[in-house]
Amino acid sequence: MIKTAFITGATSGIGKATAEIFAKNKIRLILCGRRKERLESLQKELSKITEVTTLQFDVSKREEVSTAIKSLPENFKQIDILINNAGNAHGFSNIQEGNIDDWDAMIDINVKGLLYVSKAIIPQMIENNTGFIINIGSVAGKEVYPNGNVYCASKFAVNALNKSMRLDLNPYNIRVSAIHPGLVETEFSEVRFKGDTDRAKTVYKDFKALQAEDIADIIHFVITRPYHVNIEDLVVYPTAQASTTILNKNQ
Ligand code: NDP
Ligand code: 8X3
Repeated sequence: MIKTAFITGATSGIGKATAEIFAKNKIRLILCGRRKERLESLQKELSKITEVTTLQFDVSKREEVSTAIKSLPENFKQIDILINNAGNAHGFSNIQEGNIDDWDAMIDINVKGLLYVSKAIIPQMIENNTGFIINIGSVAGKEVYPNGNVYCASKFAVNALNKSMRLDLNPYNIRVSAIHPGLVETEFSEVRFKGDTDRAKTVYKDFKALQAEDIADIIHFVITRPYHVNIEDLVVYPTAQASTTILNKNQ
């Protein structure tokens, strides 16, 4: 049976790579993000191989989330797979120098955004007694690192919410999983360093970072296990990275 997946943060990085591998495997797509042109060009490309619709909204804006999801065309209303992926780090300061707007952005997008989207989609999964939610956490949600503070806190929250969802949704036959990547070479560092591309590039220099496609491939593996199999929690590092603070550069 053809499945429908709802992917937040599909305009870039892990979300975009996930959309691409899902499309190749004939999964119908609801692609979400704020950047309209990117949504349109991805829709144009992937529509050649699967059915695609797009929703432009900011996950941190509660009204926008609910209006967008309610506006889905009838034939896209039954969502089988939710990929809670939208998120970013904003800033890289120690706690005493942190920017409060950055803190708000990370809590609002990474935590509240994930909750708003889930809240809008879970009722129909409960009604259908089926569904799969994949929460994209981070190794930053398992282990803190210097200057990670609020980003780490937001991902610790994703880790806790993933476990909570699995408990609360257990009676409804809904699978819930989290994937926690280490360093993945995407636009993530560009956002964290506020458009400073040179600084962003140094993060992934002198070692082989994970690629967005590596994580997308794992997401696809997780969602294609038989229905009685739920891979609850996966931590994925590049080989060169041993922890959030130990990275073997110049091997
Ligand atoms: P990117 O910056 O490449 O992608 C982030 C995506 O999130 C974009 O599609 C962006 O879309 C979307 N997004 C950000 N803010 C909002 C918002 N307010 N409303 C809606 N969409 C939003 O980064 P990644 O692909 O690396 O990140 C994806 C997820 O993976 C994040 O949750 C991140 O924390 C996590 N992660 C990343 C790691 C890494 O090293 N890269 C490692 C571990 C976890 P748009 O701007 O169009 O709205
Ligand atoms: C992204 C990976 O190590 O920059 O979550 O926090 S890290």
